[in-house]
Amino acid sequence: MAYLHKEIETMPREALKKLQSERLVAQVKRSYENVECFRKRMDEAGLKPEDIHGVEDLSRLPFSYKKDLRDYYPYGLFAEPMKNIRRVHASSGTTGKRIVVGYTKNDLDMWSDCVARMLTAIGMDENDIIQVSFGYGLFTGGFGLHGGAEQIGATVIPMSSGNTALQIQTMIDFKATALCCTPSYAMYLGEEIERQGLKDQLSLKYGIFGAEPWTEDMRLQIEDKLGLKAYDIYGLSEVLGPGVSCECECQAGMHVWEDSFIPEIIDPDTGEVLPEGSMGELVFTSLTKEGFPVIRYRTRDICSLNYEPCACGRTHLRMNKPRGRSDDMLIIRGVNVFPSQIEEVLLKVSGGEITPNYQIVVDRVNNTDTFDVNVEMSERLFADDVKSIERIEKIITSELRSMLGIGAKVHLVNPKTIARSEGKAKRVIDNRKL
Ligand code: DLL
Repeated sequence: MAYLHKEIETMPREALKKLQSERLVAQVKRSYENVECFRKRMDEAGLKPEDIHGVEDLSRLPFSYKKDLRDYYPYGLFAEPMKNIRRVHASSGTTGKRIVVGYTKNDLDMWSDCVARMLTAIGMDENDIIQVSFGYGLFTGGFGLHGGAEQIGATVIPMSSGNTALQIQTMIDFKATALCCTPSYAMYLGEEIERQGLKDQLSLKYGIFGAEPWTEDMRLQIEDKLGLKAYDIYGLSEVLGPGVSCECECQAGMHVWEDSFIPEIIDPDTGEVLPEGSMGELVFTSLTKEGFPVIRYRTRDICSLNYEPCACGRTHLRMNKPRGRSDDMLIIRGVNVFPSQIEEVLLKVSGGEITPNYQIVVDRVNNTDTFDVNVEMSERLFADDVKSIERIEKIITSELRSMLGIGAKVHLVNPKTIARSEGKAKRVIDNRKL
């Protein structure tokens, strides 16, 4: 097992709690002094920074929300003057204004450190050649992975996203040992590599994939198509970017770097902290961030936390794969539907007849929700007869019904007709909102 900072990564939980408490007290004080929005919320709750003595008081603190970033756009939540902000990133979100986050020099170092720990945890070092195919720019993916990769001394190929043919040629010619991108793009690259029969020319050993939900079945398919081990990396712009948590070589949940972030799981409706192991909304408090600290930030991501010790020796808890976002959750005819559930069904029924490219289309006709799932068939099924296509449609329809409890109209569409994304996949078209 390799560690970047063994002492911190394997710190006994009691000591970790003590460190978190000290940092939390300081973070609350700084935020109260420097961030108007936080100060107002504390005052409204009748709280002063002196009331917070450690992690045991965390649940007394007010929540913060994505809306705050829009209300205080662009820099109103920064806790440092702009002369100390070295970089900003922004995320578009689906509606309204962009959200803007800022990093001091120390924040950028801490960020690289979080990603570097992850790369080390999966066994990478200065001998690796890392193709970063996350977008570089305002999105945090490209620069986030880049910083961590440089910190471990690896060779970085700063590809950014897009141009699939060039991506494949580069990873072959430059002998990339690692690929970083969204899982949906990795799958697309895998399909193309398979179609062109290039797999044996790859040198890939590691895949670092994240920025959107993906299933265990999808992991297996990507691993098979690209001949690598695929690791999950999680993060969000508001809290840091990639590297808030990630898998170690055990691939059994993502370690949250708890010396920098405290996660909580709450009931999204009542805001109550839920018992250990429960599934609910993930909330983060940053402990060391200077430029843009967050306190009890509501991520909207739905997952659970695992406090069991990990076989890798790290003591930092692990979060399970987020199953989607509470604001991505569709309510169709009164039933909660996550896109990831549909993906699970598709990957389960696929025996090579369908591809994992799908789109969910929801509409409302005569006051009733319509629910259509378009799935791309493989070239093989496309060449087959109509009966086979109908048979597969029936299987998917019945599996979806047993998973979700409601009926969907499944349409197998021709290969390559659903738009591919080089970043995060767009899986849902909800026409009811228009
Ligand atoms: O997606 C940061 C990132 C870049 C993470 C590269 C990993 C790799 P945002 O654009 O702000 O930041 O989107 C954050 O994406 O709240 C989750 O809903 C989702 N997300 C990110 N990573 C994962 C993951 C980046 N591994 C939002 N699994 C988050 C599931 C993920 N969902």
